Amino acid sequence: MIKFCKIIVAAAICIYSTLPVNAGQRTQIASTLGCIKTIFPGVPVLSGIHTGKLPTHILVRRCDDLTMAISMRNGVLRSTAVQNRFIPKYTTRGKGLAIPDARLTISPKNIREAWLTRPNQRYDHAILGDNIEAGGLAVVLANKQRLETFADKNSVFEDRMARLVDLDGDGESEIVVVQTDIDHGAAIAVFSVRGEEIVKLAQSNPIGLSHRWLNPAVAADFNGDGIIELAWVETPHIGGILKIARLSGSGIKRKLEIIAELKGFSNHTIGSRELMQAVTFDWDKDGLNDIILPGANRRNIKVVSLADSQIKVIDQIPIDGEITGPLIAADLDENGTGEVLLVTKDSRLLTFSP
Ligand SMILES: [Ca+2]
Ligand SMILES: [Ca+2]
Ligand SMILES: [Ca+2]
Ligand SMILES: [Ca+2]
Repeated sequence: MIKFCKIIVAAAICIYSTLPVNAGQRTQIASTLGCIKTIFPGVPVLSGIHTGKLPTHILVRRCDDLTMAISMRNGVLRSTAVQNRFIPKYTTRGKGLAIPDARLTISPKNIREAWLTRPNQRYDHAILGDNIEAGGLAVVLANKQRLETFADKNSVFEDRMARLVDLDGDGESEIVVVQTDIDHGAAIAVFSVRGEEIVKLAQSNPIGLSHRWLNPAVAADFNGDGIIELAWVETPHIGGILKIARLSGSGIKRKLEIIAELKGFSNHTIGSRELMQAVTFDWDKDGLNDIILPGANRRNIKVVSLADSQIKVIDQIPIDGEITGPLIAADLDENGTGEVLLVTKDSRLLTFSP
C-alpha cells in the first residue's frame, strides 16, 4: 500500500493506491505536491558536494513562491511553511571579489568558507550561463584568516563553487574545483591549506580539447577500502563519462588516480547554473555507497556501484520528464534507506527509493 498525497494550499488530500507487491520492487513514495519550482540541497550539501548524509526533511519552493519543509511521519507526507530566514542562502554577499553567480560553501572543519573570486572573461565557453569565469579561489579559515590563490593566466575556475571535502581522511578539508585550461579544457583540481597558503595538491589530466567541461558529482568510499573516492562526469552534455578517482600520495605531491570509469551519464544541462545533480547512499544495501545520477538522456536515473572494484549500473529508473533541477537524497520516512528527490522540467516533485 502506498499513499499518494496531493497538498493544495493548507489542506492535504491523501489518496491510497496499491502497487504491485513483487519482491524487490522499488516504491515511489511521493507523488506531486502541486507545482514545484525547485528543491533545496539543504544542510548536507552546504559543503558543495554530497557525501552520503540523509536529512529527514527537505525544503521545496512551490510555484507560488511559498517554501515548504517536507517530511514523512507514519507513512504520511507532511508539508509545513518555512520562513525565509530558515532557508540556506549560499550567497557570497559581503564576500570580496566573488564572481556574480558564486555559491558560498561552508564546513565546520579547518576551512569555514570558500568561494570563487576574480571574475574575468578570458574564456568564451559560457557553459554555466554566462561568459564570466573565476580567476581566484578564496577561503576563510577557522581562525578567521582569509587566504586566496589564483588560476594561472591560461586557465579559469570554470565553476560556481569550491567544494569542501576531506578526501584523505586527515580531518581537514580539501578544496575541489573545476579548473579549465583555455586550450585543453577542464580538469579537476584539488587544493588544501598549508600554513598560510592555499596549495594545489593534484590535478586530473585536462580533457584535451578547449570548450570541454566536466562536473564534480559526489565523494564517498564506493569500493569499501576505507579511502574516499571523488566522482565526476566528464563532458556531461555529449555522452558523459562517470570517472571515479582517489587522491593518492602524501604531502603536497599527490595524484588523482582514476580507478574506474563508465559512459552514459549527465549531471548538468548546457547553460544551466544547477550543478548538484548527483547523490550518494547505499542503494542496494550491500554496505557500500552507490552513485545516483541522471543517465545521458536526462530522462532516467542510474545507480552505479563500485562493489568488488567493478563499476556497473545496478539500477535504472525511467523518469516521466526531463531532469533539470537538483537531485537530493533524504530519508524522509526515517527507515534507514535513502530516497532520491528531484523536480522535473515541468515542475513536478518526484521521489524514488530502492
Ligand atoms: Ca583532508
Ligand atoms: Ca574507497
Ligand atoms: Ca551499495
Ligand atoms: Ca527512507
